[in-house]
Amino acid sequence: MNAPSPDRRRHYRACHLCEAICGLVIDTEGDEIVAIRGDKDDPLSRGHICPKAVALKDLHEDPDRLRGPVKKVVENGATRFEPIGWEEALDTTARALVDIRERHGVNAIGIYMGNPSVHNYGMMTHQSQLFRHFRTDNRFSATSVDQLPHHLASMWLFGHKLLFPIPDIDRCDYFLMLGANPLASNGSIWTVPDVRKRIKALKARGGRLVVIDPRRTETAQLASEHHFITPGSDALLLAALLHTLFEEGLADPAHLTAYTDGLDAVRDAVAAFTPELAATHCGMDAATIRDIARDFAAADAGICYGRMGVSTQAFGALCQWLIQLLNIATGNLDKPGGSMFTLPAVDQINTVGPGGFGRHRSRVRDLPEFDRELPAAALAEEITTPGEGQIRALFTGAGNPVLSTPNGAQLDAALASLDFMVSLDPYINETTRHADIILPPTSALEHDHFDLAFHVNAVRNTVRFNDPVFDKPEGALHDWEIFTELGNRVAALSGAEPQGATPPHEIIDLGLQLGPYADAGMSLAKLREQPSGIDLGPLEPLLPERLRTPEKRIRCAALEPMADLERLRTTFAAAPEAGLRLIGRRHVRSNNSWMHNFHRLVKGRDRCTLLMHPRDAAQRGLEAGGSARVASRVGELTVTVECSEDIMPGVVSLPHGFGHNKPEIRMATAAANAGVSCNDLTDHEYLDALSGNAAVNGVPVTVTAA
Ligand SMILES: Nc1nc2c(c(=O)[nH]1)N[C@H]1C(S)=C(S)[C@@H](COP(=O)(O)OP(=O)(O)OC[C@H]3O[C@@H](n4cnc5c(=O)[nH]c(N)nc54)[C@H](O)[C@@H]3O)O[C@H]1N2
Ligand SMILES: Nc1nc2c(c(=O)[nH]1)N[C@H]1C(S)=C(S)[C@@H](COP(=O)(O)OP(=O)(O)OC[C@H]3O[C@@H](n4cnc5c(=O)[nH]c(N)nc54)[C@H](O)[C@@H]3O)O[C@H]1N2
Ligand code: SF4
Ligand SMILES: [Mo]
Repeated sequence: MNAPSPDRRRHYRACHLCEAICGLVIDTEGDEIVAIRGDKDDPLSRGHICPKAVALKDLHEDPDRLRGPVKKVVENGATRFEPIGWEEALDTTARALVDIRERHGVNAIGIYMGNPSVHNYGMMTHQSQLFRHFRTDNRFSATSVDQLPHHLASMWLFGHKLLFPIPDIDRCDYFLMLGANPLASNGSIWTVPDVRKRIKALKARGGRLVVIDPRRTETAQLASEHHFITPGSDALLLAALLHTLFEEGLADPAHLTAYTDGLDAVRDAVAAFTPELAATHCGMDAATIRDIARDFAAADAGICYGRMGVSTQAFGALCQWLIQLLNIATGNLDKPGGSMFTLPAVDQINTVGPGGFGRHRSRVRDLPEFDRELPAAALAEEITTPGEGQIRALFTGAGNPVLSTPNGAQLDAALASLDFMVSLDPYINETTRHADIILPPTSALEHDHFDLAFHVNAVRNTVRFNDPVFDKPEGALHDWEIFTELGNRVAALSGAEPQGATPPHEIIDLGLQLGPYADAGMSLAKLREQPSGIDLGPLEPLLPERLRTPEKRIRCAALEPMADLERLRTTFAAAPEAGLRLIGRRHVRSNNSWMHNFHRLVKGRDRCTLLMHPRDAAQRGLEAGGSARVASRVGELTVTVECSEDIMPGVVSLPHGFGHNKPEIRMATAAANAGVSCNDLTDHEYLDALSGNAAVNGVPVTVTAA
């Protein structure tokens, strides 16, 4: 046996890959990671990890990950990327952006920010150092292919876009879950590491989990009860549940009554939404719907929660609003074992604005902004449609919208027509291959880490800060430093003042010292002493003080969702249409579009398959392993069929984030397991008309033998 190496070191670090923010113990020897394990002392994750945590090593060591800036060179029609120095990269970028702003106005600059920017707190604290110079109407992000409906429902009901009710699973006895698969996703808008153990504990104490999903998912298989539902029909089901509570005298907001307005108006508005109407369209029978309403009302502590499957569909915002109305009408909001609000150590409820909606609209399609961002489904047309305000330069940061937003093929073509594009990203992928310049940040393990976003959504109040695992390589820049460097170059070219580079951790230190635990002496120094994190206790009732409506009351009957009930009624006035509907699917070894370059995550059987019911396959002369041609209004592709009775007849499922088959991309392992992009089928015109959120679930498709 060899003695342990003298340069072996132990580091504590939260995993930044998904919303579960699991605590890790990472052992290194010199530049090498030799072990990654779950941190048993983390008060939130208690030692849990998933297979992706180990891939942090692969990500850090990946030879395809860019270590310095590159610029695009086109020669004889062939495109390649050449290394350049930071000075040239930053100067060229700043000059190009300023030049386009001067010639065409600020709206000619487009911005798209992707999901990992929320897992990397320096990108949140420092993006304004650049974006303050480009106050463009043309801002976009992954929010509008994701959680936009949650923000709207929270704004309408509670007065702040971040006041998310979090399922207190550890103390509930009835859990109604729609359109979420936390066993694969590890939870979303619900930071809940080791959800499997928590669901098992719920069942062991006699509680029940009821899952509503067009697929019998991993989560559904663990549940007490699972019901198939026709994609896109959940708002009818939720309205019928609410209808039943009122009709049978089961609605009782209990402790919430003293500060809740508008529930009577909601009762009148859902009177028309009977379980029988829902049954016609949902594929569930009326008796089952009534039973669910009664069980939920009878529970001591009940939760209704819905995620991607009910957010990214044609009635996303209405679904999220109705879900919270169910929690309110049963008196389960802000109660232990119900859906509760968190009190994070850095409290953004008091430091960021409440959010706004519809204050300006997109130029081409008249879609509403939320929080100064337009729906991502409108990005391509804002680039290609001539006229004042047309996007001519695009900044992307930590995003891959070509694979992640509806009609990605259309966006792919649009990006090729830009005058200038710059991407803040470690990879040359399907989106960044269009960039004139790519600015790669340090690897995640080379910068410190604080979960500014996810403590807000966690099942328990905890906090942790971690120092970098590795030193910053000579000459490299963190994401936040790139924002500062670019911002100051733009300032110099615009006659504006440069900004000082207060590092992100100092901003966090201030937030901690001014936050809700200030009296307990909360500070960065204190967190550094406990790198596994500090437990701040279970979620506590916080209403009505926590509300951010001006009158500190819950507003049940906001105008926008109330009016949208009429769209729901008219949409489902006709008999259901026949035909197949496409939905997505997540796997625990994948993460959106950027974790396919690591052998240990992609090895084994092909996961980019079209899942369909054997009956639907047989009707089309298809069988498992065969090749199917799938077509939608906007695109078509060919993919291998996988048959299973675990998917509802009439529904087909394809995961997103694949389609790594473009010539210039530099992700060798991903390219060897390319798959197809499901967002070449999703439709940029198929949206939740209320919120502008993309409806990537429930897309009408046809499937034929290829
Ligand atoms: N392993 C892994 N983990 C991840 C990610 C990942 O890609 N891979 N991504 C992360 C991100 S960015 C997010 S936002 C979260 C998402 O977290 P989740 O929302 O928990 O994950 P999904 O697997 O998208 O679950 C959506 C479910 O909705 C179902 N569904 C589809 N259409 C409908 C419908 O019309 N009605 C109903 N009731 N159900 C429907 C689908 O079958 C699916 O089971 O996961 C995060 N974690
Ligand atoms: N059909 C369908 N489409 C979907 C979904 C679905 O369920 N079905 N899910 C949607 C959801 S929930 C989401 S969140 C979006 C995701 O959409 P996006 O955020 O646009 O896409 P990602 O695949 O997360 O791409 C992340 C990019 O960030 C880069 N990156 C990773 N870490 C860092 C970092 O620290 N710094 C920087 N600068 N870059 C980094 C990666 O290289 C990659 O290019 O996709 C959405 N699209
Ligand atoms: S569950 Fe999420 S946070 Fe935890 S180890 Fe896996 S990827 Fe990382
Ligand atoms: Mo997401």
